[in-house]
Amino acid sequence: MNIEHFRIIESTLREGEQFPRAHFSPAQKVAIASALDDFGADYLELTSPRASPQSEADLRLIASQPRRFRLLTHVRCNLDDARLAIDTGVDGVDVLFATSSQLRPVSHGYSIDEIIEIGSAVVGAINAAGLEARFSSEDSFRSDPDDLVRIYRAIDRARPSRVGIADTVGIATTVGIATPRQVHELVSLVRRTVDCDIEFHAHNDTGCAIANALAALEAGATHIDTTVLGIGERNGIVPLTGMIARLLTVQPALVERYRLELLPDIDRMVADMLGIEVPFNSPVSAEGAFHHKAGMHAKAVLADPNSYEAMDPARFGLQRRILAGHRLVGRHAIRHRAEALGRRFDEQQLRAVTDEVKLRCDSGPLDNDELDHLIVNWAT
Ligand code: HCA
Ligand code: CU
Repeated sequence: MNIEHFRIIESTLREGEQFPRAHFSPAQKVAIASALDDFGADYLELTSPRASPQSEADLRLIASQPRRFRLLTHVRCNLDDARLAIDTGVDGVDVLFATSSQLRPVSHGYSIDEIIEIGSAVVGAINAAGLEARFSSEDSFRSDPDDLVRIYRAIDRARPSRVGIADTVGIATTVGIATPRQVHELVSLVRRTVDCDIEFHAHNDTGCAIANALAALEAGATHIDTTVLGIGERNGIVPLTGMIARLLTVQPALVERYRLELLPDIDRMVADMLGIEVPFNSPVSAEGAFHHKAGMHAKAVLADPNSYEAMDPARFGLQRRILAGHRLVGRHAIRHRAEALGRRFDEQQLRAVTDEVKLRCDSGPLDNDELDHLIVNWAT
């Protein structure tokens, strides 16, 4: 399947607001929107104007500003919510309806026929206003596939821009947590069912969000929901930077239109707003994402960065680092650091310095200054 024409729906200002620590001020929302605009995000999705008076004001504010992205808001699937959303000046409205037998009774109590009737009317109203309409089935993976096919087929007749599939709850049930294979199957089924585009929304309860999003694209999805750092309900959804890194390694041309070098700063900016560190295991933006430590790794990377780097850090405006002040160090890393400091050791000296570093580091790593001091002052 050709995945070239995918679009990113950046939902930091909707799903991301559902992250337990998130509470973005109007100025922070504007800063996030502007940074994502510079990055080249295709769409931004903002919290429903129904959520609170300030949420509505913030949505109207961002809708009133110049932007390259298309602006969406996310509301319940009813005409009142849809009309309010249309009135805010957005380019499109994302509506969602819970379709699983677990969520239907606690969420709204409607039958499948009623979901179809209401959903078609809401999509019709959004279309009539000249906006993009998206209809999503919440908790798709615990929904009966026959129900989903009926719903999507009927909704497709109302001509939405896209339908959404959401892996809302990544827990083991009889239907099962969404694995990449299950995502591929369900998206393929929906691909055969509808003519419109398909959006995929993946939660990360078991760490499968990025893999599931790629599987969705391979099966014919056209739009992927992301948030900065993956923030969202519980432990969140697909992280923007991780998704871009995934696509870059699949095929660099896929992400050519985005400014990848802005991503580390965007991750840091949002982490600061949330009062958290960028997680140590974040793709690309983690402090150690391009650090090389063990002797064998450092030796190989110094000879050829491709040996242990999936991506060129320069693509993201970053630099690799060879760590040498630790007991796993090898001669190559010490020689590299010594040369940077203008010192040349012969083989024998190099072995002696390396042994000394290892010995000292058995009681704890040396910081850069300590290591440099040892190298510079090594008596030859
Ligand atoms: C929510 C649910 C949602 C919706 C996804 C979508 C989910 O928190 O409102 O509209 O496609 O995970 O199901 O985020
Ligand atoms: Cu969600």
